[in-house]
Amino acid sequence: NVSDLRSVRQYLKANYVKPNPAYNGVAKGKNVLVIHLESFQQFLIGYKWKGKEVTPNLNKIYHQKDTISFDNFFNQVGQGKTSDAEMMLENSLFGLQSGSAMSTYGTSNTFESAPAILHQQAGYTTAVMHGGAGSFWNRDNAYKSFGYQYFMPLSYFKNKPGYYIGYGLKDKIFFDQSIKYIERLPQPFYLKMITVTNHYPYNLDKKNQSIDKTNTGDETVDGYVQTAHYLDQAIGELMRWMKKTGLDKKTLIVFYGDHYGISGNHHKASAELLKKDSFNDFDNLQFQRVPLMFHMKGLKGGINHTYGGEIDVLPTLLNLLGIKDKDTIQFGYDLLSKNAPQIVAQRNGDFITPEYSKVGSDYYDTKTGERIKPDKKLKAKLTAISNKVTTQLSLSDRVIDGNLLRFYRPKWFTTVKPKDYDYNKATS
Ligand code: GP9
Ligand code: MN
Repeated sequence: NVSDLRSVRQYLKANYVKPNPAYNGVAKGKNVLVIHLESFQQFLIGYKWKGKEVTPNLNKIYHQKDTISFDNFFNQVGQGKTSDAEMMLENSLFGLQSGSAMSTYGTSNTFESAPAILHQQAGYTTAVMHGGAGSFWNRDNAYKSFGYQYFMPLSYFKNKPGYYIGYGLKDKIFFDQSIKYIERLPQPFYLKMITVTNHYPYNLDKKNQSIDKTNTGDETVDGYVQTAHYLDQAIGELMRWMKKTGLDKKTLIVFYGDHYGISGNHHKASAELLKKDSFNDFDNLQFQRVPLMFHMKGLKGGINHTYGGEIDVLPTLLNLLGIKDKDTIQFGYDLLSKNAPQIVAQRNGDFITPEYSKVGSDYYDTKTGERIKPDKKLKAKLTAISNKVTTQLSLSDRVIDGNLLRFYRPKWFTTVKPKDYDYNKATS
């Protein structure tokens, strides 16, 4: 109810951190292309298998001087996996403790999401392209609630035998066929492209295998570098097209990995991939790092070591675009702010800070990985961090469970009406 909303706003006000003014508006008016790297973990960046880079194109982007790259950026998804990542990126709200917020509340709730903010504040055309079924994760409804004007799922693409694997079109085919739609989008656009080939179980047709599988002997792990390599090649092709058309000069590209590809059930194989003697729960928590890169011609880039997570992408992006979003209900922070709190919540209440990591009831030194037996003073400090994490999560849950945004109308924002949107393929 309305008093819940009041507590949320009070909390956000008390914990407000000003975005970095030096980056405010540096990408003003640019197109925004968000590339969702399916199941892509940070360790792949720079990773070599049999002397060969697994992801040469993304490695290059990662190190370019006009890319802001993060090396302590974590996924924060729960059971909603991809959809939780999307929920965080579009809204700076967490997924739920169980299930998928996009599935359960995506149709009925009111949101103040990135596409609506960008459209209303800066005239952006907003679209999502994905070579998978439109109904997966309730996207075809949730995107309307988010205010996306266009959604092009599988039904918009040619699907021939051999085009499709697992959950959708192979990434190269998807990108290639997306071009004709991108060309027609009025600029500036905010476009999200959701890749899917690098998804468990990491199957790929022979013809597209251009790097060997790893040899841990763990079947579910060994194909991972192969599909990641394929995804990277697809990115390379898309980047070449963007360069050829000059679109690269007008576009801020955001790359992010949605969640792990190798789950916590594969400690032995993970140790082998990382060439470590052992792999424990602490290592698995650190393994939740995924890429986050902002790439744009002329951007003052570099590798940024700030600790953050998916909840923080939207505030960071809005500051880069110089978009005012005063008083929005967002739980993340600008990652470029010098005062970012650097407490990265996991959906189960675990957390990572530059100093401490919590897994279950155990605490570790983030730098050394050593288990900590906290004295009374440290225990109090760790409990305080833990409480912050739980408070943040439960307030975000309240916003979604209670559909609190329906009571909330910042002056500058017009409530999104899902029925204004129709994603059925136009016949032309
Ligand atoms: C399918 C896809 C997969 O459309 O986005 O979602 P995931 O299984 O990774 O949550
Ligand atoms: Mn996913």
